[in-house]
Amino acid sequence: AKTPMRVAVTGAAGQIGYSLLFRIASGDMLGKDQPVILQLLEIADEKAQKALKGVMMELDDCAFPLLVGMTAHSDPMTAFKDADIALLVGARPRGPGMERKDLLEANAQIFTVQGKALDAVASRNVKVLVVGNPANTNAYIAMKSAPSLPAKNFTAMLRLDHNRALSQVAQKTGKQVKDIKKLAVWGNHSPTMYADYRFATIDGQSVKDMINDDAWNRDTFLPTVGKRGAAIIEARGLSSAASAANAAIDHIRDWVLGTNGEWTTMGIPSDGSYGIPKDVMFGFPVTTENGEYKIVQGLAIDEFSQERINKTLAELEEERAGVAHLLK
Ligand code: NAX
Repeated sequence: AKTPMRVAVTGAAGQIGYSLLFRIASGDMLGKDQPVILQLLEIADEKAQKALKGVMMELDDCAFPLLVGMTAHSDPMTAFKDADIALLVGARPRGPGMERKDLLEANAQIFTVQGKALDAVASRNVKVLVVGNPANTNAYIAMKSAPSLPAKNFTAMLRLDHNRALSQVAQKTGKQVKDIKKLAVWGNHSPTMYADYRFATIDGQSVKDMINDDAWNRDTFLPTVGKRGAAIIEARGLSSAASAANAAIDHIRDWVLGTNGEWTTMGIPSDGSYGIPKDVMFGFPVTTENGEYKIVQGLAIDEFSQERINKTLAELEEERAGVAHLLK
């Protein structure tokens, strides 16, 4: 039997946690033969800890054969101990009257503490996925706060945007999601992201040629994908949760188990590819193999795409500048 993997999850009593934990425990993330130990972090607040206990009672009641251990924490130093995977979902939501700058700073505090804790106690090979918003900048802060861990171990979630784009393309073309290859989303997890189907194919045919409608791309597709989070809130009265959890599962599964040459999207620290400054946490097309991701290289960037990439990069640089003083 395989050695159990330790999976730390923050914000475990939240909405996304409620969809995510059961799928991790059932083997959807790491495989149906991989036992897991869940190390769950919530804020020390009594209500949050009590809600976490309730979720753990339900996990118990599922009697998942792969769930071989589970602990509750209010301190990242214990929650992240020896973690092989860390899903950083918990974050400070924007409160009434809170400026964007205050939101960035409140989260910078959380992700500095958590980055340091990962640095101190997690497995040296820990794979970190930041879901909590602003996800790219939070991931950047955690990475910078963990200098003894490889920077490449820190990633941000663009996969929900990627999956949203896949579904929109499938609906537009009348084809199946599973047949769409080589789609990618560039940049920040925010409405400035650039979902790019210029290279995508279905059964070897160019998606761009099939759609052949630049106005649809610009005026319908990009705004629909970019504003999908807001549309879900408007419809459901709550933000995306099951689809976000699903995307986190997809992200880690592909990172650990590989994409067999297929493309996916991950927010990763730039190595300078495509003119994105080193270390900026940016959505790129990647392939994964043996637990490592690689940026798809050599893609032509046309003028329209360059404009979009510049815009989402500018937003990330602005966020980074906004928290720079906290990383001294
Ligand atoms: P909830 O408010 O339902 O849950 C968040 C939980 O995190 C709460 O239980 C809270 O007590 C906990 N928490 C807060 N600070 C914490 C800390 N320092 N340590 C441990 N736990 C902490 O939010 P939910 O709907 O689950 O969303 C979680 C985060 O995901 C939000 O920041 C949200 O904006 C973000 N999202 C990111 C997405 C992405 O694609 N990257 C999409 C979905 C989602 O909007």
